[in-house]
Amino acid sequence: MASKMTTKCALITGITGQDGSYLAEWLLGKGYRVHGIVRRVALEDPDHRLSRLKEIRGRLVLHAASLESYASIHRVVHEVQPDECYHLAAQSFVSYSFDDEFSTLNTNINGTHFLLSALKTLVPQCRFYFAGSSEMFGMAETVPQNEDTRFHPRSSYGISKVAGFDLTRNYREAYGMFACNGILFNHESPRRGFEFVSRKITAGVARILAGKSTELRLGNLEALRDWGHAREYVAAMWLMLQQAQPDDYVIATGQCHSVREFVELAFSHVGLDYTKFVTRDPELYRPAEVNLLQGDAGKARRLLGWTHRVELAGLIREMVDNDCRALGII
Ligand code: G4F
Repeated sequence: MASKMTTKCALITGITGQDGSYLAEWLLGKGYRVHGIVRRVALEDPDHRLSRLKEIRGRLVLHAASLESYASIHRVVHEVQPDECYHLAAQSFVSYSFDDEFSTLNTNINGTHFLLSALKTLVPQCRFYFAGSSEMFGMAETVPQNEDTRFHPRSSYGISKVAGFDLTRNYREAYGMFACNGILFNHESPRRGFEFVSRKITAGVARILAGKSTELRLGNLEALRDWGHAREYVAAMWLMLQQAQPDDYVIATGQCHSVREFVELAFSHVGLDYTKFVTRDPELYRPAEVNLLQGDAGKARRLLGWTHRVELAGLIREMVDNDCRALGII
């Protein structure tokens, strides 16, 4: 009997992050041999930097390389000869991209370019996924945003993602590569980094409940986002690479909530009134804000059969409970 498990080999950049760790688990579950590109410092400090991979570390092959070095990317692609490549690595914190536009643009654009170029040279049949972002829509002209909505990025991060999107589409059109763009709206989980607003809020709630803190400083509470669960979004990445034709897809819940609503839900989950703890800090406002993101994932639903299941309230409960457990208060 033929097994349903694949013998394919996948290469993931950004494997140590939230999405990379979920994707690695997903692919291992499907029988893939999973390789990841990590920074050398990650291998030297595994307890801290590979923490999201601790359960699966022994089943992965990790390669030290830098997205800033074409030679190192070329070496890894040559060694691995992947069937599928998921390019998730980036400087992905929008706020930071205002502090250092140059390194955000250099790392994000060159990293994508180096990888595409190495794949084209060494394994042109490899299927490629690029982690595009709803930040590409920025000051969007229409609501909700879909694959036809014009891009108007509002940060160097957003600009770098538009460039990556265009590079990916160009390698598809010019060289016939199977290259797809996922335009993912915000996606969170207990594995989210603490610098993003969702985790900052849920970790802040836990610290206040534990008596370790008395306030939570936040920026713009009126920004509207379409938040989904990261575990569900990595399945969409994989589905894109299993289709007959390469294409670009929006992945979103279609529902939009303000940062204030997120805060209110997180505090009320543990019986607290957020107005007693949240302080507005003008320093945390961005020089150019993206006010409203709401995705239309109709194309992904029709062609990939993908849909979200976890709603915002459930996502927040999971994140708050996880942060409370980490502090030993539930
Ligand atoms: O959580 P955020 O930092 O995420 P942002 O900027 O929407 O970007 C995230 O999602 C994108 C997909 O759309 C990814 F491409 C990107 O890599 C990243 O994962 O901020 C969300 C909103 C913003 O409007 C921000 O101004 O929350 C607002 N906010 C208010 N106070 C804050 C804070 N954001 C952060 N990080 N910290 C605050 O204190």
